[in-house]
Amino acid sequence: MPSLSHLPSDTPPEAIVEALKTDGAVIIDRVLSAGQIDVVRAEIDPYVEATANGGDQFTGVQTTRTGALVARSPACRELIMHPTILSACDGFLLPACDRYQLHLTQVIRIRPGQPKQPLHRDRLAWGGFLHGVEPQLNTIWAMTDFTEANGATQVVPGSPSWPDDRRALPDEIGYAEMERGSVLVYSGSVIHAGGENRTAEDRIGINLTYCLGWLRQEENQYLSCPPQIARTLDPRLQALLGYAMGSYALGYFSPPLGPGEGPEGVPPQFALGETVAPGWGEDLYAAVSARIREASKV
Ligand SMILES: O=C(O)CCC(=O)C(=O)O
Repeated sequence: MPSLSHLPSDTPPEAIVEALKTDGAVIIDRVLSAGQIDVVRAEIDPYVEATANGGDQFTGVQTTRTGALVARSPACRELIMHPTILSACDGFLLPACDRYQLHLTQVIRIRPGQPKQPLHRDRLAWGGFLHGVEPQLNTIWAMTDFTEANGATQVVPGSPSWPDDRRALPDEIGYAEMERGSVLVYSGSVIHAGGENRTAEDRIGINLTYCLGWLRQEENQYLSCPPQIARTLDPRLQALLGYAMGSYALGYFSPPLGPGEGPEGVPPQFALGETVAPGWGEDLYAAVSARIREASKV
């Protein structure tokens, strides 16, 4: 069985990017302390406990998936903004976009009795239409130890360069075994899947993923973290959610007000109350919010 590469927590981002390009996946060991894990768990566990199992083989009939982590968990915001991960995103994603963005946030709890998830490449979220570009960088932060027995992520090292129709043989599949507080970093092109949980304990990982700014996000961040919450956040996180132009022409909007009541073609930050032109600031934000609330009443 192949083993995955491990790097220390102070690893330079270039080493992560290199591993993503060759193997497609790498583990960074013991990034979070026990205390940091406790804080994250205290914030996410009530939501995880309240989440029902998935409904099919892929989402997992003994697996829960809990999202909207930016809105729900300040500690998860810190994970999303972790400097090592963002530096790796810079190296891996910026060659193909002006800005990358958050793609999804999800606590994945693999419960006892969950069979192996089917192997897949995450980039297939966009169908088979993308070629010649790495669209995605993914992380799974281990909130429990990950072992082959409890459902550690299955990973096929080297598979990013495989043709679409090549299937992994059992002895080509490795397992992302890692101590809690470590993080698995993997590309959208590597073949992988959740593992089988043959133990009596849950395996809990936080899946935080990033993609090129010109692609549709898997988790709709504007609905999972709407402007009234996003406006309280760090501007860098707002931009990762999508409240920033994706490039010169991507992402503007016109506030849906009456004729002459607002500007045309403003950047998304405008929905967070930023002033982009004299007179078009907080008051206009309040007017837009009120209008949208009114329009959503049925
Ligand atoms: O939970 C894991 O280890 C991986 C899950 C996964 O690959 C997926 O749900 O797409």
